[in-house]
Amino acid sequence: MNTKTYAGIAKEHAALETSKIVLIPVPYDGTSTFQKGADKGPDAFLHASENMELYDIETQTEVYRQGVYLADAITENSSPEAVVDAVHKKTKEFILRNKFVTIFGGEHSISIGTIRAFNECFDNLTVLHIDAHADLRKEYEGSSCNHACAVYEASQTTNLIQVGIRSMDVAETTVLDEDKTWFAHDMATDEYWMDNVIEALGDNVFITFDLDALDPSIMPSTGTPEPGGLLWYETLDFLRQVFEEKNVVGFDIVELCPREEDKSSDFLAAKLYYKMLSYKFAGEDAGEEFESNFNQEKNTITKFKDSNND
Ligand SMILES: [Mn+2]
Repeated sequence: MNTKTYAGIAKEHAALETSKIVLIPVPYDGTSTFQKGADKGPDAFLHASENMELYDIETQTEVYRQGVYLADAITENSSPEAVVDAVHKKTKEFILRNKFVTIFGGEHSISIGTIRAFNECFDNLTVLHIDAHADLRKEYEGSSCNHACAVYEASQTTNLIQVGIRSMDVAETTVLDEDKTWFAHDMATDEYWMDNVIEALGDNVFITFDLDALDPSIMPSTGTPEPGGLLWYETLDFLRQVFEEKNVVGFDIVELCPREEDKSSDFLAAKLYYKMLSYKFAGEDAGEEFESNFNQEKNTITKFKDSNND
């Protein structure tokens, strides 16, 4: 059991039963290829979160009052496949408890598990993939659970929308859907990209946010920093609109690779996470019941078991 709470919030806002939000840390870095260190991401993110102001000026809210339960970290690391399975299972378990589930990685392969869980629980899922890399390889270095394959499964099973892409292998061009992809070099000169992306999203949206989507000038602490990324205010502007217009059912943030000499990236990740929660719950009273709208029919057996426990 965790003794510490997310962002150092009081225990009354951090209990599982009463929290609307669940945060699952996944300190895993088994398949990254350029720089190691994403396994240290969750700790650096949590540490920075403890030093962050909890009033959000823009939404005039204190979203932690909705309750944030910090789950035990997933420490499975025996194989990429076992990690994906563990993440899938834990994510689904909390979705079926009617929580708003968020996951902090770890490298991007963990998202294969998070996306699979959300796709099993929500109808017509759109996966909004914000990343510098296409991550569409079917297999890489002998595994389909490699970070380079993070959204291949999603490309086959969900409405996958890719934003910020500026690096890929020629083999991925056969999988990539140009109508559902916003390349960074086009976004740089297209003032309507946000509107167009939002139009391509279905109602139920899961966001997988690879921090290397951001420009290395503001996010240097990531495994493979690529030039020409998103900046802070355009990112927030875009996310705010997505949360306002769609039912965002959950999100993950991955690929924070902390470095001793740069704490600003850790802090950015902490702030980005909190901003996304603030946007999600901006119009909601802390006392209001949370309805995630997962498909109960598809998941009757687990739901039945779950309600017996309550
Ligand atoms: Mn990436």
